[in-house]
Amino acid sequence: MQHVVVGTAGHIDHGKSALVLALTGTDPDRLREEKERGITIDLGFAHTTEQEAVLSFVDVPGHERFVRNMLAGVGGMDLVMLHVAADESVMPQTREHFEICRLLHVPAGLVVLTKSDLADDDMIDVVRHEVQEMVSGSFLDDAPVVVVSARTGQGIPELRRTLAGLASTTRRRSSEGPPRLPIDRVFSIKGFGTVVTGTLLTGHLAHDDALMLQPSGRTVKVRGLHVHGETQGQVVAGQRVAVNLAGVDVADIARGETLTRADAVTVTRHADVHVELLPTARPLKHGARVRFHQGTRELLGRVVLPGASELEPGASAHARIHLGAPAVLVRGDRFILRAYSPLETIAGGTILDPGPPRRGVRTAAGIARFSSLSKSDTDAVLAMIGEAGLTGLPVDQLTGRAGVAWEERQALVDRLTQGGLVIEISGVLVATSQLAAIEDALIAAVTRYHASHPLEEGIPREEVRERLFTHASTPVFDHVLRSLSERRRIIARDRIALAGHSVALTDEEARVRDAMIDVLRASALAPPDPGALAARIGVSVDVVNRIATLLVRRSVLVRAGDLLFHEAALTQLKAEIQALKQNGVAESIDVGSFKDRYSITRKYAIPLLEYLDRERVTRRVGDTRKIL
Ligand SMILES: Nc1nc2c(ncn2[C@@H]2O[C@H](COP(=O)(O)OP(=O)(O)OP(=O)(O)O)[C@@H](O)[C@H]2O)c(=O)[nH]1
Ligand SMILES: [Mg+2]
Repeated sequence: MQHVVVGTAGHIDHGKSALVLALTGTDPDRLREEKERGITIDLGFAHTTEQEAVLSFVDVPGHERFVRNMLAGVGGMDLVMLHVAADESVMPQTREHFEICRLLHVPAGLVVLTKSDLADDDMIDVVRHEVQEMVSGSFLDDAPVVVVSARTGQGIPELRRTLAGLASTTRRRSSEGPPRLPIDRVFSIKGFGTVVTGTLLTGHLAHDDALMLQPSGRTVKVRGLHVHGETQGQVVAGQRVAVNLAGVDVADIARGETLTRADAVTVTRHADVHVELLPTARPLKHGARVRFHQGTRELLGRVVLPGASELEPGASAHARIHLGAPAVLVRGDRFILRAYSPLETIAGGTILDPGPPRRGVRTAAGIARFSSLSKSDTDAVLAMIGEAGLTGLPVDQLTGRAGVAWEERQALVDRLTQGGLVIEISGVLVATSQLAAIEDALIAAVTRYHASHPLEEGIPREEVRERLFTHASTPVFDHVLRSLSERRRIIARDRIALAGHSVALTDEEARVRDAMIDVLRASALAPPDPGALAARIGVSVDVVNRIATLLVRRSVLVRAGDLLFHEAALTQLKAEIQALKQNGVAESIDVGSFKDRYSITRKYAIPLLEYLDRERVTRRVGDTRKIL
């Protein structure tokens, strides 16, 4: 069975609710006030089955004061029935509802000329003509027109056939991936608790799913699912569903929240959009206050126009919208703008990016960005990845921000990576141009470091990370080092050096290095301190220290306390101490016996024993050292 959501639209009293009743047997006006006043105030729901389709009706109010309620119902419509009363023809809300459906890209629909019993054939022809004039060039241009009377039943069978025919050609929504259910009603049922209803726009829902209400961020659990009163274990996109939620009180949810998952949407107060101003609206000024309607949510907002001080009626432009409270958006969502006052529909548009960078839009860069966002989905994704720099764009955001359908994500990632524009590193997409730039910066930094520190092997790895990779994750940092190492550009260990770099010593420095090594090898466990060493070789202690650093890094010398030892002397020492235990000579050694054994003073014994502790050859226990 295919599920199709059919909405009504049209001026007050044009017979919308009466027709839904005639088609389904259910009066969609459920509030007492609606029944008393004979008008629809809020959304009403009813359903019927026609051939292979389950038709779910969303009946909207025609009264101009309740357009905001009407707007909460249009978001999920697959088909709209535009009602025009044959005795009144096109009226203000006929136009307004029609424009709203057009601007929101309701995919298909039909025109119903109602109350045919109140008009003669000539009058019906006039109405037909006026409606055709209004819808000409729009999605309803070639739509079927059915003449009906809810009173006499004229045209109802034809209307059913027409609806079934349209239903079979409507879009199929994607039921893969996380759900998005903009909530249009909240109530509680005795014994069940909180229930929310809405049209599931994408994804699926199942019993026990752990989900989120956004933008409030509350976590909830699906306790039960119903479609038209019948319990279901799972529901899919396109269905009108009632969800029994655990974990939330009825008073804590309102129309306008979305039942979803954290990775499915962007919760935001700013969006870059493309906006189309109606020809009947007044010019839209830069900075104008507006009412922003999206999904079932209504918010106050302000429009920033990047290129002009105002937008002419009938024109369209890029804009940034700042909202007074968070909305739940992804790229591709459609929205409606109404004037702050008087309350009328003035514009509609498409979300280009629900997560724009903070910087202004009234700059050349801002304007260029808009043009990438509106070229194609791929261009928009590339712009988002480029802006994300080394932080990259998490693959999740392809759906939750860029609006890429769940099942198309991998193909897009493959296309971008195979094209060489993007690299995926641990679930994050990074532009290859960003990586190339950081590689250049890294090579330049290492080159500069070598020039200013000729006696060092290279720049400390952590210094590179702090200076150049502030916003990058560890996997991205490691990726860059690995990639440069594999191409033999650098050698990356604790320090990063250019491949082929060797410490360049002057002849004098080389003489000092050789002399230091000779003296320290000969003096074994009782070396001269650096001052004495420098004096003996005939250079300043600074030179000795600099060359010592180099030799320590190369493991020719070892520092212990303030002293320098030749590596060979310490390797031998470690072996001898270990042999004491292995040969059963001693299990431990104290400072006194250590001094005697090697004929050295405390000045050497203490740093050497501490060195042995560090090397885990010994462990200090009280006054003695246990040999490990
Ligand atoms: N004669 C005649 N009257 C009709 C017909 N359909 C509806 N009516 C009457 O017209 C009035 C308005 O009908 P509704 O169906 O409530 O109109 P609506 O478009 O739902 O109005 P709102 O929801 O308030 O915008 C009611 O008194 C209906 O009985 C029809 O086919 N013929
Ligand atoms: Mg009604």
